[in-house]
Amino acid sequence: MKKIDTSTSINGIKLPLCIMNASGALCSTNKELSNLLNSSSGGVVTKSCTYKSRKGNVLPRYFEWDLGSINSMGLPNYGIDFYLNFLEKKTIDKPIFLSISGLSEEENYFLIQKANQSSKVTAIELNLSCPNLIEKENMLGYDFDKISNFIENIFKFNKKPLGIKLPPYFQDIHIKNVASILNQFPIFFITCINSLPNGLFIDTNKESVVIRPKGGFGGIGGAIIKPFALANIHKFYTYLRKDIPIIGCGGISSGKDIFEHILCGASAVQIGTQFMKEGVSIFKRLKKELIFILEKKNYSSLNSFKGKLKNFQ
Ligand code: RRO
Repeated sequence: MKKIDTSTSINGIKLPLCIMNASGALCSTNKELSNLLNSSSGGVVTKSCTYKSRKGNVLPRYFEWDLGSINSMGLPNYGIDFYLNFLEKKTIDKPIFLSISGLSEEENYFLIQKANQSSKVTAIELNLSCPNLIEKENMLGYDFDKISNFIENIFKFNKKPLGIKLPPYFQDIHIKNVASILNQFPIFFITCINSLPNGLFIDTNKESVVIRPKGGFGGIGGAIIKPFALANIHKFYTYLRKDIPIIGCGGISSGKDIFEHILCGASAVQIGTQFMKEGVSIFKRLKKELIFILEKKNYSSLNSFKGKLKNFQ
């Protein structure tokens, strides 16, 4: 039997396995990050961080049901120094993606500067798509007028591989516009998509929302968002420069889901909601399931089918 290769490269960053965690999922604390470092994930993404430590929104702020999850975490994190110090102390054998999500453009410039100084950070994942901030209603990912200038400023000083985590878009023209902005810069990768903002899940018996912050509204993740993730990945794959790889995120809970993300154009994938449910053992299971599909289809690597989604025949 042919050897099947599930490794990948994000613009030269080599991931031993194309599967990693999504930012936010079990990647905030010392213990969670150590577990990820010791797991068979292909890389580690840290919880989006700010300059100062934040407690985040009031509890309960995360809820899961069979088809998905809703969260209004509010960017709880220990501050960038905690994540940089954690990494400094560790021996690391896979790529580290430091997710940053400053509350202002200036804060983001500062965080990127700091990340540039750490040799343990392989790449920065700049989160332009946090949906749950009480103090800041708009997100840069939806502010088409501001993105271009903001990214231009970043590349005046940034030397690290830097990718951007995008929110979901629902119109072709929006993706075209964002892609044409990103195409002007040396963006290292994009990650799409973050959770679908401002969803509402209801407990019918209690006739109530299920999380406390923001009247129960929150970002939706999990199986239910997969069609939106696939659509965003495939459209960005069409409109982005071919040398900007896409990390797919959204609705993955099986090897089949990973296959679909790659077919749409993803070079690697991240797991959020299902990783929250299963913990680090998920990476081995998904790898096994992906290999099983590739064996059946007689593909030996991701490049055999990446981006090759067919039109209806
Ligand atoms: O912390 C959060 O509320 C959060 C963030 Br920063 C994000 O990017 N996506 C999300 O669903 N929740």
